[in-house]
Amino acid sequence: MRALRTLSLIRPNMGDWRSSDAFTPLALAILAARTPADVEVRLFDERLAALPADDCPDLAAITVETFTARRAYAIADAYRERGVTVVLGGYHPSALPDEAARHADAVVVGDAEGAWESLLDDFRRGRLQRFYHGDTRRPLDDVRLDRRLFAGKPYVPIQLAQFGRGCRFACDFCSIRAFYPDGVRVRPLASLLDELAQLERRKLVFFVDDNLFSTRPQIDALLNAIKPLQLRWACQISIDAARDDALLDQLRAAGCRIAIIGFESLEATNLKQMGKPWNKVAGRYLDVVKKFHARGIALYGTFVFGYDHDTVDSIRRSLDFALEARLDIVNLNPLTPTPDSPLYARLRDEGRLLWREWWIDPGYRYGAPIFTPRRMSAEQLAEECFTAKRTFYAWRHVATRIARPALQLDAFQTAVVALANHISRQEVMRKQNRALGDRS
Ligand code: B12
Ligand code: SF4
Repeated sequence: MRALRTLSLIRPNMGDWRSSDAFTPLALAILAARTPADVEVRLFDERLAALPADDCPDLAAITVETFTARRAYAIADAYRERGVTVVLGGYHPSALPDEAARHADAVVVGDAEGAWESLLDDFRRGRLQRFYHGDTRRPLDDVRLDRRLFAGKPYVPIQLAQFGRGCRFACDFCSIRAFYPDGVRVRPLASLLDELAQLERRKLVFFVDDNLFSTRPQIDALLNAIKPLQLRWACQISIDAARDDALLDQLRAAGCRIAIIGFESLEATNLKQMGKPWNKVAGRYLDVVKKFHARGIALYGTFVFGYDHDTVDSIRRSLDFALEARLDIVNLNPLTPTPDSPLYARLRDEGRLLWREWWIDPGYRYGAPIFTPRRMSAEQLAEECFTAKRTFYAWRHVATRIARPALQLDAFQTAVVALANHISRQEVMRKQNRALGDRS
């Protein structure tokens, strides 16, 4: 038997700088809730504070995304040098378990529920396995979180919650279908409502579901159930929601104040190539924006650039659209081929990747082009996206958005939109050209 008295849960940053967009890491609260009560659990979130150099728990568990992989591996190596057993889990280790296993004693592929308990049991019995597989078809009927982990830490004052996992679509750049290949699972409403009832009413709730619109009956049930709670919340939702005026009315009535929509591209040819031709089903983007704004729902629009029909002009026109449509928050990113995506496989097979393993390559810089686009140079893609983001978040535009918003924002929405613009502006400037895992 091995002692398991102390467990460190770690959320790495992309590098060792501090971040202003640190939201509470739900995955680690899930691990904490599923750890026996006799274990002392500590959370170290590197986005908030430097990690202690002398932490020596019995077990360290690190959540890893592709952008944090290089940094996570360095942290894992340092813990192992101190003799600590290290477990890695999350999107990136699930995509590349063998790569992750070079830096860990055990790797969890898929969801934590079930796998984590087996792992802890094996650890205590001294028979830790190299790989554990969380079942991504397991019903979400015992999802629980221990939010005490976050107490007193300076996270962004937005509370995260999750109704479902997975998405009914399969866009070629997105990690979600690779991670959750079997589609969408939602939690029983009773357990979600119990959790929401514990949250602070005065703060925004952000549903992290990749697409809150799973099916019409499911979203109906959710909206009807949460309406009486009088929460104000944000969600990611597919654009087809805008086809359904009644659904938009219901969203607003149930407390939706900000919707995040993946517009992705103004070009129909690009939408087709990325597996998102349905993005036009709700009509012109401008009309979609107006429909949300007319109901007092602020919009966070996201765009990606670098598909085969994109030119420098496409990026500039998208920025113009975002400003003219008066989107409240925007993301204008170069397309990022994560290793779990069909996009990555295609670009690799076409010989267009400039960095094969960009996520661990010491030369790669955040925002730099990862592949050669067809109709502009790689440098133009990176530069134009950065310029578009800087322009959208230039003070003059931020000030106009807050002072003269397209929709009548209430004081609460104004505060959230102002905060989101401020954070986005800071992060755009902070991350660009930084080496992943940088220690300089
Ligand atoms: C909210 C969110 C953010 C927030 C911050 C999140 C936070 N907590 O601070 C903001 C808006 C700031 C953000 C930023 C970015 N994000 Co983000 N984000 C999300 C989102 C929507 C929800 C995250 C979440 O809370 N999920 C719920 C928890 C419960 O799920 P989970 O973390 O996956 O954990 C489960 C399993 O993975 C597993 N697990 C996870 N970690 C571990 C660890 C161990 C030890 C074990 C055993 C198990 C385990 O167990 C959990 C279930 O039981 C996800 C999509 C998604 N649905 O997850 C994207 C997502 C994680 N983001 C993504 C990206 C790309 C980014 C950015 C890089 C975008 C950009 N270009 O700048 C940035 C930078 C992120 C960074 N690393 O610094 C990608 C990551 C893809 C990948 N392959 O890594 C995702 C998956 C979106 C997508 N559709 O592709 N993001
Ligand atoms: S709709 Fe959004 S979450 Fe779903 S596959 Fe496409 S990009 Fe991913």
